[in-house]
Amino acid sequence: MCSGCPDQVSCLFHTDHHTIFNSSAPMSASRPQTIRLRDYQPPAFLVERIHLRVDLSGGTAQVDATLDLHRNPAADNDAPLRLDAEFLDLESLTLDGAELEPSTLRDEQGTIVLHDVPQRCRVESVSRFDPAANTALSGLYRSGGMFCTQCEAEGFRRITPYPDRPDVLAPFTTTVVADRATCPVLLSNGDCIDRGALDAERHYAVWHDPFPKPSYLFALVAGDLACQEATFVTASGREVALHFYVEPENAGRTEHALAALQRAMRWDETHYGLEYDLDTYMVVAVGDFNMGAMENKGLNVFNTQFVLASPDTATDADYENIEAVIGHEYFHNWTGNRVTCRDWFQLSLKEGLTVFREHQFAEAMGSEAVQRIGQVRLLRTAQFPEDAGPMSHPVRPDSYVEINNFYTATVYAKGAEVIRMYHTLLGDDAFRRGVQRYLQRHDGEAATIEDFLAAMEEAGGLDLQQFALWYTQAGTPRIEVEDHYDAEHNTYTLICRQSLPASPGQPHKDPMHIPLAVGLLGRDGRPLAARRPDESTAHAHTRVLELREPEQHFVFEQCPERPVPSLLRGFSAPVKLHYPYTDDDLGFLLAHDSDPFARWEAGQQLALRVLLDEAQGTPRPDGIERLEEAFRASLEAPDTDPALVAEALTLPGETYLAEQMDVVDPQAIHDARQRVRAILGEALEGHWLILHSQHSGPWHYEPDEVARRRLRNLALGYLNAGSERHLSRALEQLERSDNLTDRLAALAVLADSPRAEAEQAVDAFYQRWSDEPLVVDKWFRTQALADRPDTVYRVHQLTEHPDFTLDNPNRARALLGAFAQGNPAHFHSPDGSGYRLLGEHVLRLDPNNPQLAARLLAPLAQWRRYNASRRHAMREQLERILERDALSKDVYEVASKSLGAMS
Ligand code: B3K
Ligand code: ZN
Repeated sequence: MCSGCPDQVSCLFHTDHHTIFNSSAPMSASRPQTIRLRDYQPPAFLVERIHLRVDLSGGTAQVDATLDLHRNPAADNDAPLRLDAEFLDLESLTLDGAELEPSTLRDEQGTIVLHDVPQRCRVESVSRFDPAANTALSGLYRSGGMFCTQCEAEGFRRITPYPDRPDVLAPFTTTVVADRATCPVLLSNGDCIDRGALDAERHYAVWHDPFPKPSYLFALVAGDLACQEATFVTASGREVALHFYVEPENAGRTEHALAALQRAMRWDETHYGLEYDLDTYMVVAVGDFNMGAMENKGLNVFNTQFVLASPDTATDADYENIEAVIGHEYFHNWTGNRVTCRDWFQLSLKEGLTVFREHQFAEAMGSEAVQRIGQVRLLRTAQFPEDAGPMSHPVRPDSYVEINNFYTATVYAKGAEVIRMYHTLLGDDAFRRGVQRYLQRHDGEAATIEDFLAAMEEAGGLDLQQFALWYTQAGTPRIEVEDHYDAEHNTYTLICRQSLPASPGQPHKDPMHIPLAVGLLGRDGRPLAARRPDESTAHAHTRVLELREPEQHFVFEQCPERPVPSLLRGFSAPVKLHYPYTDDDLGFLLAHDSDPFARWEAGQQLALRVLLDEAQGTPRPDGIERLEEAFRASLEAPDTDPALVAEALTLPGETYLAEQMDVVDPQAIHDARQRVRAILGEALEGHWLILHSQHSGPWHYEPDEVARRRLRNLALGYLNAGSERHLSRALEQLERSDNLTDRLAALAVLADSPRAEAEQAVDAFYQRWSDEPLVVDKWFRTQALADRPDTVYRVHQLTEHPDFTLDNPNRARALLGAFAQGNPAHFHSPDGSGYRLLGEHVLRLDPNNPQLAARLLAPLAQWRRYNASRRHAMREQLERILERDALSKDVYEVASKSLGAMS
């Protein structure tokens, strides 16, 4: 799960007199500035403390800020003080009491630049802005009836002038003022140290956060909110109050998130020895949010989608995602908040590490193999294409135009794989010591990736200088493996060759340090004991080979027979591995490998071959029979974890299939996958019918139940693949289910059908749930993913549905994001209508929410992968977008890099 995924905007709200600092806004004639890592300079001034008073009681917000600053001894002595400010109506700005005229002080980017500032000084400012007009959802804005904030990466400058960069850390004291009637709850970071009435209407609360933090971790919330409370007693015996705030209609839906938080807090104590540090931990759920959630110190703000859970409004996948995101944001309290990033190029320092910690947590709470499978699926479908496309960038990018465009699968998911590789190379104990050393050494500081790497080198006693290339070289390494068995000497040799394709700005690549986990299987299916030259005895366990050269030979001695190699076990590195497995080898690994991930992978590779050959019009002899046999074996396996069975019965997705083709043909891929599904549906009908009729009683969120529901719904899908003879099962399931998981699985089947009763059922679902925004999102999403001849037209019509709005990111993503990313066969309609639909909405969205617009645009960036007519039609949309005056720099960067107009 990727909590930073979604997005935001830069809008042109509020343009009356005085000073409007609109640096990140429309670009008009000037080219946007590229920010480069090599230009990093320490801040000229540091903030000793900041006091904010935010008055929300009028039509506009008024922010009074007092900053006590001193010159940074680590910076140039004559460097000016820079205060970032955007979209603010600045009423006054004083330096040590003397009034300044800000309009004369700003540079081209709109930053206020003050020269000749004393070593120590006080800056006071009064700013105004209209939160209700802030459709960018960055800074302080309104969502429903409440006020809330999102400051990462650069939203704080929309609240008050400030050195809005992550290496300026300060303790914050914040007074929130609002009308008591509309905003009875007033929150900010830290502890509430005072509260009371100001007059008959207004009240206030003062919050103090003793932990110095960068401005991106600032948060403020005001509204009429219901609160669910609980406590957590830390390992050292301190009692922490846990408060979950939601709009009143959502009261009663935070139980699952709260329990997940308690589990996460305990896990971080037991696994890493990390305790929570404040007396209160607050989570607020907001309906309008550009991403998954935000780790603000002591006051997390969450997209409702990742907090609210009830069986009628959240699927099993939502329940799982909630636990992951709750954990993720909590883990940031150490990896991100106590130790933060020096600059935004270091983003993966907190995100990669925190995603890895989230993964470890999920693996500890559930099935390790199932979790790993999900992580690898995501990496292959979201990160590998990004790494091979025009937006390809290293885990630590070296330049950006808009930092919000770099909250990517590469920084998050590949970044987490990089951390996993440290873990593999060091082992769990040394890795843990390395993390602790890094946190102790840099507590309260803004750190760099080098700082983390140094702590790991020390803890592991390793040289990781070559490993550091994972941060600087973009692209997915390719490993070619060959083998050789010498029967005379009983030696077996694996020959590994690595290469890394060129990527934008990186024509030449150096060999990487890659941990390759391998096992060897004997003909009887058992692990084969063999010895590496540096080992004294033979053993049969997984070994980690360390690749460092373009070509390396790894010899195994005392190998009595030619083994079948099990390669890249547990997906030990984010690479594409090639070994000339025969179909028999894959079938053998699928049946015998002791590593469950490797078994799953063998099955996927087998299915991949069958599907690709089918898509290319050259069906593999015996291919489907082999798949059927593999499916049958999974269906009949007596003691296998049902969740693993469900993974084995899920064919590789269309995006992963597309990854394997030089020129992607989305329609051929889709048709091939559908044909194979239909054949498997029919051939194994008896099994599917049994699975589908295993009704497990009332809904519970419990691992076995979740797996059973997944199997049952897979069965429903196979039964309806290519034929409608089991449509009545879907209708009945939709009617009778007591939970959203089953209802949605049925809805997905029905949404593909042109039959009147299916269409009526889809409509009835909307009527029944129209007052539940998260369920309505799913209704839009299901139709965006539907496979019907008129899907594009229907998506277009749905953009005109009274409940559709581009103002709500969840809704826009549910329809347009799902369509463009999740329904390739229809998005890539040969007539270009899917592209036009997306292009038009990106342009519509851009003035209001550029962050979201830029994210929705991403599928068009892959235009080079398609045939000439699709390429042309996709480019046309990108060009049309680039022609627009006053484009945001978010969308400009994605569109121009996609066209190769900018590297
Ligand atoms: N740190 C936030 C993401 C912020 C995204 C800003 N565009 C959520 C997370 O990764 O935990
Ligand atoms: Zn994060």
